[in-house]
Amino acid sequence: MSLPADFQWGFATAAFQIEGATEADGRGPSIWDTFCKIPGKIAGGVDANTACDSYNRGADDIALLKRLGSKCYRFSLSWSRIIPLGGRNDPVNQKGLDHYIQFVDDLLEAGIEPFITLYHWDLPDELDKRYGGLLNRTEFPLDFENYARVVFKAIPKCKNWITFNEPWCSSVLGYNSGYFAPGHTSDRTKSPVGDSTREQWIVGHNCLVAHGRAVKVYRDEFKPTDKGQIGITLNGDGTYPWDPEDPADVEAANRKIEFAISWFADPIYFGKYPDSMRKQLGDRLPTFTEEERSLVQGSNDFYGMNHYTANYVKHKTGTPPEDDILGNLECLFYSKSGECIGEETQSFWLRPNAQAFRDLINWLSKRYDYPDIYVTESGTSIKDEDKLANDPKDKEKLLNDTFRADYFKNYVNAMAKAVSEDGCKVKGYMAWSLMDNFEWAEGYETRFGCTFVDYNNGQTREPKLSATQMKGLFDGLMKKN
Ligand code: PNW
Repeated sequence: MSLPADFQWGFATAAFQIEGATEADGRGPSIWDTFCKIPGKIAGGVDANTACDSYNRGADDIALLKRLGSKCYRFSLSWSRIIPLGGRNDPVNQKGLDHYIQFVDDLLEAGIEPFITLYHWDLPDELDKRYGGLLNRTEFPLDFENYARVVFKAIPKCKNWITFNEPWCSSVLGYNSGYFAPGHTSDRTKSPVGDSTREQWIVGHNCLVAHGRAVKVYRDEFKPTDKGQIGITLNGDGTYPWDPEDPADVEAANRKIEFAISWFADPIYFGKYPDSMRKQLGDRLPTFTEEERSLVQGSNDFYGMNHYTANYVKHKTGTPPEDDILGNLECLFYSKSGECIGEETQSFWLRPNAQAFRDLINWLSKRYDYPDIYVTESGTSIKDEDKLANDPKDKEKLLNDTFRADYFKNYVNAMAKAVSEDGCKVKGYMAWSLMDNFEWAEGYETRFGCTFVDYNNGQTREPKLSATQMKGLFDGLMKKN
């Protein structure tokens, strides 16, 4: 079991979750700033106005990465810092842009390879108000294309670009359940607007087209000289049939991945949506125009994989409700024979199962003909970790996060087997997250950090065991060849 000598490993974050300084240097509000203001949407009623204060502590974050031995760093840009109103006819905010130009220079100076995500959920609020944001099939892709061009032009030193982070979350959590900004859902007790039978499919489609447009700009105008690579990051969980003897459960376990991942990856690799989705959704799932298809098909230089967890999948019978997004099935933590998928964490949706990671890497590699894969996120929360974090006498226990450290050991080893024994082409692994941060609707109560951030003490950072073990873990795997 080994990894190639040029394997990229490091840590990941996202702008809105760590930066704070939401009004500094001319930044405009994003849909998440607005969402945080709606009572009841964020646990503890908190916002991200300070978060980890990373906008003011870039030097600290880079020093931390260096100390941990990180070879690369994945972070995202705040679109509304760069173009406060967001649109292609709106002014560029040079101060916001300069901040990221400097940050990339500083990373490279420290010998750390940047991986930049253009869109990690923080749409400029104005675009949502102006034309419905991600719901707008013509305006949104053009504004995203313009934003991408501004950034590519300003930061030629970055060689690794991710267009969208987890469009599944933007679509389903933003426009079906309403759990994430902008909070659309058919449930009128939660939102005055939304149509959970359609909007998520429209938003997903528009993200794909916007991704395709940005990739075309990069390949036509920048890649020939800058020589970088560009792709999209998709999230998806591992699946096992609830009853492996039941062909309908076996099929449902596969269909679950199609509804979560192939929804986006099939158009990118094959130019069409999966048959299973078309069959269930009919014309509620948009159809690609010829122009859209040609933008989307073939638009990945690499596959960005975010992965955390797995489920047992049980098929359902009968006609699914029109707001179903899973594929007429249910996801369970226990199998028919009573096996448990993994231990409980602080996140209701997350239970570690490293074998499922290896299996999913294989599933993706087979379906999409062994693309280069970068694991752009993987990690875990820990049940009740925040309680330890708020009690100074539990400090030692808090920093000794063996549950998370074991997660990384198991997941990284499973990935190394997928590479060296199964022939999958995984090129990088970025742990989520470099540090505790604003965990979206869960506020600060759920921590994913390999580094402890003390919100009660000026956002000071202290690496946990999971952070400091990482270098040894990768050194061990990378020197064996
Ligand atoms: C990812 N779910 O999100 C994101 O890319 C990160 O920003 C986030 O902090 C991290 O995972 C940990 O949550 C997800 O409910 C959020 O299934 C929620 C789900 C999946 C992914």
